[in-house]
Amino acid sequence: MKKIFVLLVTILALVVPARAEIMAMQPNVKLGIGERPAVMFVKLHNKGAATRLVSAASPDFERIELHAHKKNPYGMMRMVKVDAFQVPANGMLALKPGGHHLMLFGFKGKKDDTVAVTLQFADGQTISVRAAPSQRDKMHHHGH
Ligand SMILES: [Cu+2]
Repeated sequence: MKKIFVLLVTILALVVPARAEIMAMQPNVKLGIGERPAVMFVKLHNKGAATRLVSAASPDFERIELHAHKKNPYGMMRMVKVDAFQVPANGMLALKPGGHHLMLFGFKGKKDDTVAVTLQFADGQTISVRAAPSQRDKMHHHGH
């Protein structure tokens, strides 16, 4: 059984040119005001094969959704929940305001503690990201 497994791993290593090598940079978590969800941005640098970010989880939140922005039929940008984010080979996926982002619901940590978020990729890899959350700034809301 073990030999078969080793053989299988060897074959996989030959077939799959490289695995994704992802580094998370500049993580940024903003807590929502009141009951509103938090948002997380991060830059995912990938030095390997393409993969997909398929989910995220944190002991500090009830659940995390992957959100993208799409134009609705009236031409307005709206957030939509998606199943995965593509991470390009030898490239970068930037989660940023107005683009892809993580939406974190049900904060159960402490405001002054760092939060830990685990990112799960399609190839089975996970990365842990820590960030010191900031409060979303009321000044920047402009009433909408
Ligand atoms: Cu969102």
